[in-house]
Amino acid sequence: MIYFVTSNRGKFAEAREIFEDLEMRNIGYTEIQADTLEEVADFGIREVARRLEGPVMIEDAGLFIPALKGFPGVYSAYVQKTVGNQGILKLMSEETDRRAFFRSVVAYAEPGLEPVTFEGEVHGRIGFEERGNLGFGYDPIFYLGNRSLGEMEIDEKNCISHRSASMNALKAWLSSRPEP
Ligand code: ITT
Repeated sequence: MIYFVTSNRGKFAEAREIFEDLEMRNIGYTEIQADTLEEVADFGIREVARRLEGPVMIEDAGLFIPALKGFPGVYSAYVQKTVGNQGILKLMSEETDRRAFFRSVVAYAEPGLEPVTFEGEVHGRIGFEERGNLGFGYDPIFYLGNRSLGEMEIDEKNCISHRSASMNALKAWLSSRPEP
């Protein structure tokens, strides 16, 4: 059993489809202001591992838009809470380069183990309108082909997403290491 420390139910629902034995713990941790998701995740997992006994996992994710020099990136949670999807659509309204990608870094620790991290990405485009009410966060404005992630059920999103890539990499690592 792994404790997944997160405040985000959408993330947990997706992770739950990958790891059967997962428990959500909404206990918070320090999200440092840093330039990369790796730094945020590495600092966070060390704090979580000190506070919770047993296997623990956190995940830090963000939306990166090259035309906006990578914004909102490590500020994705704050931007989502403040200006939201409509704010991003407004910033992008005159922009022809619509490329965007999500990045996920998952960090895992257990007693006696130096924390490990795994990453995943999915590349798509920012649409011109919000579509769909599935998923969470930026899903309704992030398009793959002519559909948004907001129009995809979890199992479909999990075939392509940044989060499924990082978490499946962790899962593969966990099952491939020799028994202690
Ligand atoms: P934690 O408690 O796990 O930190 P959080 O929602 O604050 O939950 P992050 O710090 O990783 O998560 O912030 C990333 C933000 O980027 C998040 O709030 C979402 O708005 C957005 N985001 C991340 N993954 C996403 C996804 O798969 N689809 C849509 N938006 C996503």
